[in-house]
Order: sequence, then structure tokens, then C-alpha cells
Amino acid sequence: MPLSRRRFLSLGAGTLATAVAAKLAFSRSAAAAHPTIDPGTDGHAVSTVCEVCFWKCGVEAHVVGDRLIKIRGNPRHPLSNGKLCPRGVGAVGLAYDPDRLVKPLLRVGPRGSEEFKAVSWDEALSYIANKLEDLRKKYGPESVALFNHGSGASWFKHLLSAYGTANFGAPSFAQCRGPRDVAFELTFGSDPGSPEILDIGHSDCLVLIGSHLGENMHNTQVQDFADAVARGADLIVVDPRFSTAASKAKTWLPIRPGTDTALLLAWIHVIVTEQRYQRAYVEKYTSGFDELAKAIVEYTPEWAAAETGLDAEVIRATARRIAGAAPASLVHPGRHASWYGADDTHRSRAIAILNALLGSWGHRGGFFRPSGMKLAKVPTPAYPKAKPPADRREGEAPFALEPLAQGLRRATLDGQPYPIKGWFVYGTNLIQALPQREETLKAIQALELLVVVDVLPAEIAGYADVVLPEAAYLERFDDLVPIAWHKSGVALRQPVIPPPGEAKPGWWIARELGQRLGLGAYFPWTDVEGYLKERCKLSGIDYATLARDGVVLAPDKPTVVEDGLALTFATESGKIELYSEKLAKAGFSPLPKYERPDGVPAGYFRLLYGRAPAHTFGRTTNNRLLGELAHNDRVWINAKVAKDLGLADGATVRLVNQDGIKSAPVQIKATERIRGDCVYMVHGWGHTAKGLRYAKGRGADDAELVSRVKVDPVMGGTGMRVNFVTLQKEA
Ligand SMILES: Nc1nc2c(c(=O)[nH]1)N[C@H]1C(S)=C(S)[C@@H](COP(=O)(O)OP(=O)(O)OC[C@H]3O[C@@H](n4cnc5c(=O)[nH]c(N)nc54)[C@H](O)[C@@H]3O)O[C@H]1N2
Ligand SMILES: Nc1nc2c(c(=O)[nH]1)N[C@H]1C(S)=C(S)[C@@H](COP(=O)(O)OP(=O)(O)OC[C@H]3O[C@@H](n4cnc5c(=O)[nH]c(N)nc54)[C@H](O)[C@@H]3O)O[C@H]1N2
Ligand code: SF4
Ligand SMILES: [Mo]
Repeated sequence: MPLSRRRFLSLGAGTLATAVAAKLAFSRSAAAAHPTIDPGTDGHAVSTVCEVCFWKCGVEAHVVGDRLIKIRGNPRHPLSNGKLCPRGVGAVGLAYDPDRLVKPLLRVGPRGSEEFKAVSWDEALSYIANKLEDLRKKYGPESVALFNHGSGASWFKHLLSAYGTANFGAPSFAQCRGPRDVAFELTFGSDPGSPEILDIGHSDCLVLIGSHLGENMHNTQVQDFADAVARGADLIVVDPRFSTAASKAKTWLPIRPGTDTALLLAWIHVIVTEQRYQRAYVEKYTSGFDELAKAIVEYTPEWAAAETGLDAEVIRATARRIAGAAPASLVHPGRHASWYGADDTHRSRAIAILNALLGSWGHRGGFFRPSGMKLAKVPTPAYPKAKPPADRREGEAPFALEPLAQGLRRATLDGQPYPIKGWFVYGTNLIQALPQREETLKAIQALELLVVVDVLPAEIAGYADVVLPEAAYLERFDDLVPIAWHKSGVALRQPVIPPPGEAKPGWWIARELGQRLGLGAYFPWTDVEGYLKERCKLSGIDYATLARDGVVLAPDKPTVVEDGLALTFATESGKIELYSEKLAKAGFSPLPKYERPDGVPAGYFRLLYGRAPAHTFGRTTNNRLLGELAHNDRVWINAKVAKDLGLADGATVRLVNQDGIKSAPVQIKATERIRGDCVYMVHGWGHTAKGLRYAKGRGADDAELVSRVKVDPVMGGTGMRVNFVTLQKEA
């Protein structure tokens, strides 16, 4: 029986979405307790945009009075199609989290003591504005850095650009998708973006290298993935762990961690030497094929078998299957690509090249080109010219597309190339997001100003001089949200319920600070809705329709060759660059190069980490609704290995890394579903912040154990899977 989407979801993580809906008895009973709410009602639906992760699905939030009762997918929004992932549904638990920040706080104890006094907004904002004036005078405006994650950061980027700094570092670049974006820019002239422009629903063969769809829950991708599986698409999953995706695959390749580039090179070897590539496409659109063909000769499946621990014949057979489905054959570029540091960009380049040989870029079932919608800007004065970011030294990571977060941290520590003295932190918990925590903590202690804008008292807030409580996404307007998908357009984030206590939206905070800093001209509006209406008017969008429907879509345009799309590439040569002159000129290998990872020391396991369906990093682990559903805070270890160590399933251990750093006590999950040379954790657990009363002390924190990194020399990504741990049994 073909696997229907419904059945797929019920087999996999998607059951959780249903379970969340059932658990909404939580808010239902709250609704019942509310005198004006009829528990049977659907309430009134307001369309807005989710921000529990960065996919930005359209949602319909149902309210009765000012009480949120449930969240559903907006059927008009092309990224949700009326469905949400469990986290989007469970955001009710964020809205009513009793630990939410509700008042501006000023630090009274030492940094990190989490001792604050509540102050008025005026006092908090004046304090920050005075400090910013002070820093500007003493060191120049470039001495202030912004660390950010999420679309709400746009107001603070605007504010700080007007103030005069370009030091904006997001861990979602160097710790996440950086190597992939750089590799695809080098090869195709553009990157896969977010949401990734993948036509998974029409792929006849899909290869997942690590990408653990079904645990990594990006909504539309998971829906399309379910469609592909239901259609019987050939699915090949490469992962040291038997992931949810692997459980749906025809072939699971339990690769030795860190050796994927070798596998990819061998696949290219087979496809090129057996002439299984899309010849006409390659001739028409690519450059450097001859150099590639020459270089690839040595990378035989037998060579790769020795590196990867996989069978040479299986490597050969899978290569033939991948090529057989072309051009509707997709090697998923992944999202989190900062893995091992040494060859991450090369691995991503190998993935890009493989897709080029398959002709999948531009074709149905491959990479499509979203039509997009042009949004006008509300005019504001030009920003002052800022100094180049302080994150990199001469010749370092020449291909980084964004400032490196860890580079801004280093500049804070050593004052080179110029001092960084103030940090603005928006929507990122740097304590858990950045590797090498000791460096982060030292840098924080060296600051003259640390402002944290957050919705919860996360670890980073505990170090702030000033904590500003933001209204959560369900409680605020943000700037227009562009949708770049098969169907493109624009979406509106708008408030559904009032914020708790004195929490305020980011636009208001940024504008108030702007006015106090003499930058009022950059905020030529009194309320954000006026700004949004103006922007819509300038863009030819009817605001009333947008507010009612949550989305306005642009007319359809061809997004794949089959529908009439003409292919162009924004590289220097105008072609897909299999051989990269740019890399060669900068002293790097112009063709993908494999670097063997360091071996696992005796008695140790490689530390791997990933996602769980019901949680987004540490930002949902305090959500009681999602918490009731799943904790996913156990450490995976191979069952046989656990037995040899005398550890039963569920036993409590501490992980101790190569530098002696010891985790909090954590239970093990002894399972056949992982290789014996590694352990696996879900990132975002092991909170220590005392204000996170639900999450504190649950599970262990992988980030704490990442005391070493290997830096990608091409673009500065911090490979974090280079740490090793032993297991210490707890009484
Ligand atoms: N539910 C949920 N979904 C999310 C998020 C979330 O927090 N929660 N976060 C989102 C974000 S920001 C990102 S970047 C993405 C990340 O999601 P992905 O891009 O899918 O991340 P990966 O790091 O590739 O995936 C982790 C998987 O890689 C496997 N792995 C580890 N080492 C290796 C190796 O050497 N080789 C191979 N082939 N596999 C390996 C692990 O076993 C695990 O299954 O997820 C996004 N989706
Ligand atoms: N060890 C390790 N390190 C990692 C990863 C890993 O898997 N393991 N993953 C890496 C990846 S892929 C990424 S993308 C980064 C992501 O890491 P971060 O950039 O830290 O992203 P989040 O964890 O989503 O950010 C969480 C913070 O945002 C706050 N927040 C939530 N909603 C709002 C809001 O509406 N407004 C404001 N102001 N704040 C809000 C939360 O309370 C929390 O403090 O981490 C990277 N670092
Ligand atoms: S994938 Fe889930 S958490 Fe992310 S935006 Fe969509 S519904 Fe929200
Ligand atoms: Mo990420």
C-alpha cells in the first residue's frame, strides 16, 4: 500500500501535531475557566506568521476575547497549506508561559548572577541610550555589535545601522548554514535560501545527507517529503544514526561520521566515469567539467569504502539510482552545514556539483526558482558609513557572506582590529548557540554594555545589564514578511493577543531608542501599522486584504524549466562553476577536497547533535505544552556498546569531554539506531537559568561540551562535531 501523507505523519513525528491538538485541553480548560469563553467555540481567527522557528509559516490564531485558544495553519499561506508542525500548534504554551519576561530589568548583582531590579521602560531605555552615547564618544559606533536570530531583529538592525555599526553576527551563519550558502553561491551564483528552494514533492530520488527531515520539522519540506515518500520516490539517507527519515528510506547508509565528502566524491566518480550525467545540461550550463572529470578519477568507490565504512558496491549502486532518476533527482543541500570545519564548504560544493551533474537545478523535482514579489521600502535617511565588521583578520575566511559571530566575540576579547564594547542580543541565546563557552563568558565580562531583548529569562539574559521584555510574535506587528516559494507573495505578522505585563514589541523598543539617540528621522512614523500601511501602499498591496487573509500572493510565474523558466546563473562566468576559479585564486582547492576527520580516541565517542520534532533548540524547552508531549532529552548510544559498558537503557550518566568538561546528569537511550562510535543528543536541553522554571535541569546541554571547534578556512564556519565524550555512570 502506498504510504499516504496522513499515514506517513502518523508513523513519524507528525503524530505530535495531533497530540498537541489533543493537549490543547490545557488551554481549553483555561478557556472554560474564563467567564466569557464557550469551550465549544472556534473563536475568532486572526491570520499571522509563526516564529517558533525560521520557516515562517502562516497561521490562524483563534481567540475568544483576548484569550488565545488554538493555532492552526493558514490554508491560504503557501508555506503551511493549512497545516503546522507541532511547535507551531504548541505556541499557545509560549503565549501563556508563566516564566515570560514582563518588566524591564536592570542588573544589580555581578554579570551572570541573575540578580535584577524591575525598572520602568523610561529608566531602562534612558540607561541604554546614555551608554550608547558614551560608547559612541569613547570608541566609535562600531564598538557596538548586534547578535540576532529571527525576523524581529530587522528593527534593531535598522536602529544600529542608523547608529553607525555593521557588526551584525548571527549564529545562524557560521554555526549553521554558512558553508552551504557559500558553496552554492560559488557554484550556482545563488544559495538555496530559507525556505530552501527544493521541489522535494516531485523528486523521484531524494538523497538526505544528515538532513533529518521529520525531526528537523520545517513544515513545507516535511509535507513535500511525505508526498515524495507516498509516491514511492527512491529515498537514500546517509546518517550515522537511523533517523526518522532513514526509517522511510529504501537505503540507509550508516556512514562513519565526518566522511561524507568521500562518499560524494565517489558518487561523482561513478556518475562521471560511467557517463550517467545529464550531458546536454552539463554542456550547456556548466564550466570546468574536464577538470572535474580528471580530478575525480582517483575517487573510486573502493577508496570511499575505506574512508566511510560503507560497501563499495552499495556506493556504486546508489550512484546509479541517483543518476537514473535525473533530472528529478535531488541531493538535499542540508541546512545546518557547519559540521566538521575542515571540509564543510568542500562537502557542500560536492553536493552542489552532484546536483549540477544531475541537471536538478531549475528542473521539477530539483531546485526551483521562486518568482518573488517586489516590496518597496519606506524612505528613511541613508545610513552613515560604518567601518568594516571586526570579525575577521587579514586573509581569514575570505568567502564569509556575513560577519562571523565568534569573530565578533574574539574582537571583544582582544580589541582587534578595533574594540567591541557593547553587545545587543536579540532572539539568540549565545550561551547555548556559540561553541567554546568559556570564550563567550570572558567576552561578556569584558563588555561595558550588554542588552538582551528576549521573551524568556534564557541564560544570556542572566548576564545582561539590561533585559528588555519583548512581546512574543503572537503579540506584535513586525515588518512585512516576504514569501519566496512556488507561489510567492507577502505575509503579515500582526498581534493576536495583548502582551503580558509590560512587554513591548521590538518596533516600539527600537523606535524609542532611536528617538533617545537623536535618530528619530529613521523612524518617520508614530505607530507601526502606519508604517506597514505605507509600505503596502508603495508596493501596490492592499493592506486590508493582507490583514484579513494574512497573505497576498503575486501572480504565478514559471519556477522550473518544464514550465518555461529560462536558466541563468549569477556567477562570474554565467555558468555553473564546477571548477571554481574564485577558490583557486584565493589559494583553496578549486575542486572539492576531502579531509579525513580525526579518529575517535580509545574509550571516547564522537559527540553528535540534532533536532527533535516538538522543539526548536532551547527556545521551546520551557514550553509546558510541548514539554508534556516530548522531552527528547536522552543521549542516544548504541545498545551493544551500552551493554558492554554495563549501562541499561535509561541509566543516568554524565558526559565528560576531551577537556574534562562534565555535563549535567542525563539518561541514556540505548538503541540499535546509532553507530557504536558516536553518541547523539538533541540540542537545547540542559538549561541552567533559574528563571526557566520548567526547563531548568532537564537533560544535558550539548553546547557546553563543544569546547573545541575546527574552523572552515574558506568561510569561517565553526565545525562543532569534533568533540569526544566518555560516559560516567551516576549513582
Ligand atoms: N523540530 C525542529 N526542526 C528544526 C529546528 C529545530 O530546532 N527543531 N532547527 C532548524 C534549524 S535552524 C536547522 S539549521 C535545521 C538543522 O537540521 P539539518 O540541516 O537536518 O541538520 P543536520 O545537522 O544536517 O542534521 C542532524 C543529523 O545529522 C546526523 N549526522 C551527524 N553527523 C553526521 C555526519 O558526519 N554525516 C552525516 N551524513 N550525518 C551526520 C545526525 O545523526 C542527525 O540525524 O533544522 C531546522 N529544523
Ligand atoms: N552545540 C550546538 N550549537 C548550536 C547548534 C547545535 O545544534 N548545537 N545549532 C546551531 C544552529 S543550526 C543555529 S541556527 C543556532 C541557533 O541558536 P540561536 O540563535 O540561539 O537561536 P534560538 O535558540 O532559536 O534563540 C533562542 C533565543 O531567542 C529567544 N526568543 C524566542 N522568541 C523570541 C522573540 O519573539 N523575541 C525575542 N526577542 N527573543 C525570542 C528565546 O527565548 C531564546 O533565548 O545555534 C547554533 N548552535
Ligand atoms: S515549521 Fe513549525 S515552528 Fe517553524 S514556522 Fe512553521 S509551524 Fe512554526
Ligand atoms: Mo540553524
